[in-house]
Amino acid sequence: MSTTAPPPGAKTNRLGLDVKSYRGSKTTLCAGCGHNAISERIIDAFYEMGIDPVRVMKLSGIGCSSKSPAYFLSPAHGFNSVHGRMPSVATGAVLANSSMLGIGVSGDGDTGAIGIGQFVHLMRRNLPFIYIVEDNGCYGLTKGQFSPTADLGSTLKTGVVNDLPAIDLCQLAIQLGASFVARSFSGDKRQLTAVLKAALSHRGTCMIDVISPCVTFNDHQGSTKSYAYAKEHDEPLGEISFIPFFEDIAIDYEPGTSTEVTMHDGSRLVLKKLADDYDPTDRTQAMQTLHETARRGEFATGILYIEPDKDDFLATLNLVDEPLAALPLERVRPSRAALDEVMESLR
Ligand SMILES: Cc1ncc(C[n+]2csc(CCOP(=O)(O)OP(=O)(O)O)c2C)c(N)n1
Ligand code: SF4
Ligand SMILES: [Mg+2]
Repeated sequence: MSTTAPPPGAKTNRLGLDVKSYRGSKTTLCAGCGHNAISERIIDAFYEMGIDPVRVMKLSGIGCSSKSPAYFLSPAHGFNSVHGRMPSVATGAVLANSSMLGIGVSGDGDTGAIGIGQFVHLMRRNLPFIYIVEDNGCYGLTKGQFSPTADLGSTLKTGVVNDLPAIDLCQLAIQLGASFVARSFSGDKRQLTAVLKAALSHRGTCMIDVISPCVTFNDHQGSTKSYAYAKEHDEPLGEISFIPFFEDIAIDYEPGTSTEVTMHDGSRLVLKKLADDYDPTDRTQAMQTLHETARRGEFATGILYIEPDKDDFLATLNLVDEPLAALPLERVRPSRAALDEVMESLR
């Protein structure tokens, strides 16, 4: 787990690392799978933000999507958990070592079906963690059955019609208290990179649902998670400009046409409104927008909701700043006197 020195003359980031330090193993996913494009965007965002890959923990569950941490950030620490159980592993890992940056990749089945109980508790805790759902509306790894994010009335390749309503993971995350909720499309390079960079600057749970077509099992007519459907029904809420704290760039915009949000690390997020006045800090408006776009058969993309100053789980638990894993025994074990006092109080 180390980075290698870039060759002379190579383009490097603010840490002096070239993009190779952010790549992973060669993908074994199908050519054209949306998940591969998301891995590329993760590589771009971490490289451009100058995050030290050795200080990153990448986690996942089970599925084609959950294989993808192998395809980015080779020098990072990785843990592939049991199906749907990544949130509890992530919670333990982040609490044990809060000096690391945690990113998890899950699937719509891993999150919305077997892992839904774990997902809801992760969202309500506001753990500092980036949680990506690579959403293809099916169980790709087990040959394309409907997942809980498949839309009512959408069809499988075989013609079977889905007769259950979809779970909207973004609505759920906002309702439960996640402080950064976004939706994007694997084919939208610019938007997805900006969303990921903003997530890297946020302190709290970032839930990013990325529509990521499965070319093998769910890219046909009748699917609402195909490339064609996503391109036609993507409703961007606005143009995202992300200015990292280490770049001093001024951008001009007409007053009243944009919302500027200052992130935890001092980076700035400028959201230029396209349609009506969308305020990403307004939870009620976010829920209403998701509800209305879904009713029209469309999906709103961009940063749907952000609460930059909300206490994260570490603050809620009143943890010390040092990583718990590095504390000496005498600081984590109660003294004999303290234990005697507890025993005395129970008599
Ligand atoms: C406990 C358990 N139950 C079921 C499975 C079978 N299984 C493996 S992956 C998967 C679903 C994957 O779907 P998703 O999370 O959407 O990922 P995708 O492959 O679509 O990226 C299932 C049901 C399993 N591995 N473990
Ligand atoms: S089966 Fe679908 S989800 Fe899995 S790698 Fe292939 S295209 Fe991607
Ligand atoms: Mg899936």
